[in-house]
Amino acid sequence: MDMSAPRSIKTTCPYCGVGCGVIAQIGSDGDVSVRGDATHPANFGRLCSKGFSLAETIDLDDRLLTPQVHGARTDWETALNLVAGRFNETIREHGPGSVAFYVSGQLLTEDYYVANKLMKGFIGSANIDTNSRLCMASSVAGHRRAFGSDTVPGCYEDLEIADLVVLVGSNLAWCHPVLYQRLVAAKEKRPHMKVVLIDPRRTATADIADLHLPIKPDGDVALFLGLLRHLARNRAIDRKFVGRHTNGFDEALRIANTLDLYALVRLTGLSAPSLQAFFELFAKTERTVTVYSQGVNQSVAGTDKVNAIINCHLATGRVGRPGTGPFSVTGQPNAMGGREVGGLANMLAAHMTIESPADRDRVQRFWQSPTIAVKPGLKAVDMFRAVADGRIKALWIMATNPVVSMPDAESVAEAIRACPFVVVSDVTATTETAKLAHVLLPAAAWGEKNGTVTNSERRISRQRSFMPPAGDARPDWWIISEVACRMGHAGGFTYSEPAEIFAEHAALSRFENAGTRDFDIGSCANIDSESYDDLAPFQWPRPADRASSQRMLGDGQFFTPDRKARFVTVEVASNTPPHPGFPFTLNTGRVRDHWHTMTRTGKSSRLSQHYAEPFVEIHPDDAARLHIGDADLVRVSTGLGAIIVRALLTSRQQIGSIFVPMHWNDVFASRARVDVLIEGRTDHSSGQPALKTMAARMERFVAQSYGFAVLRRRPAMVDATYWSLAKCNGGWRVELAFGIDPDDWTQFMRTLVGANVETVAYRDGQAGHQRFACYENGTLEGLLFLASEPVAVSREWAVSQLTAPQASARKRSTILSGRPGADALDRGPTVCACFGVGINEIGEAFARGCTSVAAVGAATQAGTNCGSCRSEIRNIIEQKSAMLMTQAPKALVTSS
Ligand SMILES: Nc1nc2c(c(=O)[nH]1)N[C@H]1C(S)=C(S)[C@@H](COP(=O)(O)OP(=O)(O)OC[C@H]3O[C@@H](n4cnc5c(=O)[nH]c(N)nc54)[C@H](O)[C@@H]3O)O[C@H]1N2
Ligand SMILES: Nc1nc2c(c(=O)[nH]1)N[C@H]1C(S)=C(S)[C@@H](COP(=O)(O)OP(=O)(O)OC[C@H]3O[C@@H](n4cnc5c(=O)[nH]c(N)nc54)[C@H](O)[C@@H]3O)O[C@H]1N2
Ligand code: SF4
Ligand SMILES: [Mo]
Repeated sequence: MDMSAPRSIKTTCPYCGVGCGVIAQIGSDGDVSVRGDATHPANFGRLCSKGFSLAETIDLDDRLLTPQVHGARTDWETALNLVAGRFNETIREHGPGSVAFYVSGQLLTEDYYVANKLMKGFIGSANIDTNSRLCMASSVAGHRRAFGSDTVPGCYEDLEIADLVVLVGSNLAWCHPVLYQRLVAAKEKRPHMKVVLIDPRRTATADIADLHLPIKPDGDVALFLGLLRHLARNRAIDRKFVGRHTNGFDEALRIANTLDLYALVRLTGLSAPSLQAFFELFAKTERTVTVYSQGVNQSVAGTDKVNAIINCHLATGRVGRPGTGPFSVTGQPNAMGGREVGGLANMLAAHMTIESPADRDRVQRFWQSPTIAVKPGLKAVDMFRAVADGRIKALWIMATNPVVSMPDAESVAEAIRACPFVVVSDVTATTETAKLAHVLLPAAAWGEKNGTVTNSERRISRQRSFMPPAGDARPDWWIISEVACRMGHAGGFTYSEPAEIFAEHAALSRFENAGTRDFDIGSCANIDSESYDDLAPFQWPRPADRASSQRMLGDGQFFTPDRKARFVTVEVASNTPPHPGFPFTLNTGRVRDHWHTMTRTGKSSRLSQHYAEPFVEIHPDDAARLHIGDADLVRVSTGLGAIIVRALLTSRQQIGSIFVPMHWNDVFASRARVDVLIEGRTDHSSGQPALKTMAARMERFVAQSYGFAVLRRRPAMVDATYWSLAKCNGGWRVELAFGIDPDDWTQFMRTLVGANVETVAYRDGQAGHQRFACYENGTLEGLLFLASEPVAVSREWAVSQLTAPQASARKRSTILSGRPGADALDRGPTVCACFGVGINEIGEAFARGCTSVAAVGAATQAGTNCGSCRSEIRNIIEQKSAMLMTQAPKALVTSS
């Protein structure tokens, strides 16, 4: 392909598991823009703010461009030989169990397939695990316990045609925004449809909920046991289905019957009437879909939560038929693909199991491999423990940043530091994990690589390249195959393109299958390069002799030996005892515009405005008790460590619980990696860590001075007790706090700006208030505002000064006053990321008579692209209408 001609390429968004189709448009100048693919069945043209901003994240800042050994650049030959040599040596001396791969749901299926094949078939160990262990493992385990296979029965259309959608531990509005938009549109069309949200927090998703159940953390097993009991007592059981197609109902019901209403109220924290309302709605609504995500999976009771939910669907026969079913939505773009290739330590390829000698034999014969792993390998948390205590001596990490995203992250960093040989394949040179590697291998990034991904509804889509790899970067499948060949396994890894790998993966899925295994894409077993290039999105299964299935298991035939589904007897967890000294339950998760450890979304100024700083959500009553005010800094700590983040007071949080986002890393903040606080407690069935219920404490962090700066260039260093950095239009914005003030503020400002520049200072009457502005050749290089309490300057106005026309001498005094002049509009904190519309602009539109979301959209464009901010706009309008200005969803620090 001529990579210099203008063109448009259909590919897939590399973020969440909705798996939206995007069209990348490349201009003759090489400029890339993206839009939604109207023909893709996941999104029909829609994109969320993250997908919409993809073009902003493909620059080369921080890109890893060449292989590195001990920090020095090298060539591929040297790096690959070193990796192969050290892995072989380690295996020779200490056995196959002494090496491990830690991989990711952000690899493409082809990458994942070869990594798994190398470890399980050629090295002969199952020590390959993935960040999906932190994400989907409980769902996988729950599916296998109930269905005998890891099968997601439903599809997105089920959410649109259901009469009741129950969302459990899912913030769909922010985490699966396009699926959420589909649900919103369906509900508008079919107003009788009901939505129930089960989440301790009143999230943005609550906006479409007819009923929000602010459940006690981990109250879910009890809730769904209560539901099962209710269904049985109210003749809502599908006796025919249960009798013909399931086992274990009586025992499951016996456990459920041990909980009376009183116990339910106690265990769930919900009122009897709201429990009753939910139970009745579920009982009477045949077309019910229960969507669940990390509020379910990331728990010590994760697998039991999954099965408690599935039990209720089996009891009512609501599985795999249109508009019904339990629906685990996946997080990462290829979490599903990873499960299909068997990338988890306890799985084999193509949904076969490691415990089954027949499966092992089949896979080994198919691969013609010298060996095959005979027992499950180490799961993520145990894997890093094994690295720490020296059992794992060579580790290869691909496409994940465990030093930020694993629980007990400081111990994970320690383990990596202590490991004799660590290889990291990444696209970013500066991740916390990459910094600890002996060998860094530059991977081709989104837009540069080819392959397939599978979304939450089992739909396989192509990712296509539209630009050449940056620098010396290579696709992950190539890197792994080259290492495999150099380890002496050339026979199994002589691939020349991803199409060959995909064909092999498809052939294995059909090999000796004949309907015995759910995963079968045999129709692709002979796919050639050209058809692979043209491959249109399709759902599995698609065996050689049959069309795709939109839904599975609807015929009551499951993948257990007797083809019957299993009710699972789950354990009734008692309320966790209080932890003396750590009275709060620390919940963690996501914000709308950032992706995981921010290596990509942190590059986008558009995506960095919604939340420009790490924060902790606290209920106002808890805050008042601890004398914490809105915009104060807070030290959140647990037995393992402490972080410093901004207080965000909100009654969306329940009393006793706090919420900190998982995103902020050491590049963007001084001390905000929340996983340093969280213990590696895991679910005993799935090995998935509990990331949402850590016992924590808080106190106000009092600084001598607070600051806010906008800078044209990213500072090389910030010498402050607390800082956080966010990209903004025209430069960077920095929040600051100082335990002890620097001796010389002018000097501090100069190091921040990084140049010896003209500095204008201004001290106003209020104690402790100082302002500095730096100019170079008349251009504003930086502004710094200091105060003895959190600085109250309008962030948006200050940021806008970086792109404002050259400041005249007269304007310089306005700049230093920190207030917009009479002629300037302060847009206020960003609400709509797509069009950069601020809260004040929405307020102004309201004042001009725009009293609906649509009218505000028409006047300002806010909410008219991806729609993820519509609930916030609605809130602003409602609050303005009710004159309840105090509850406006202010950003972290409000305007002066
Ligand atoms: N914007 C954005 N979107 C993303 C991602 C991202 O980084 N950013 N990441 C993707 C990935 S990999 C994933 S896995 C998904 C995750 O998607 P979600 O699971 O929707 O996201 P989370 O914010 O992790 O958690 C969801 C909710 O679980 C609630 N919760 C906590 N404890 C409990 C509990 O005990 N019971 C119940 N019922 N709820 C509880 C939390 O309050 C939270 O609102 O998002 C995907 N999409
Ligand atoms: N406290 C807390 N912790 C959590 C969670 C939580 O809810 N709370 N959620 C957990 C969940 S569900 C997940 S999925 C994890 C996510 O956690 P991580 O997997 O650590 O998150 P990312 O930041 O997406 O890391 C992906 C890395 O891969 C790199 N990369 C991107 N594309 C490619 C590629 O094509 N090839 C290669 N080789 N590298 C690439 C990126 O630069 C980045 O460094 O976090 C988990 N951790
Ligand atoms: S919903 Fe957003 S992040 Fe998820 S795939 Fe679609 S565009 Fe990408
Ligand atoms: Mo995830």
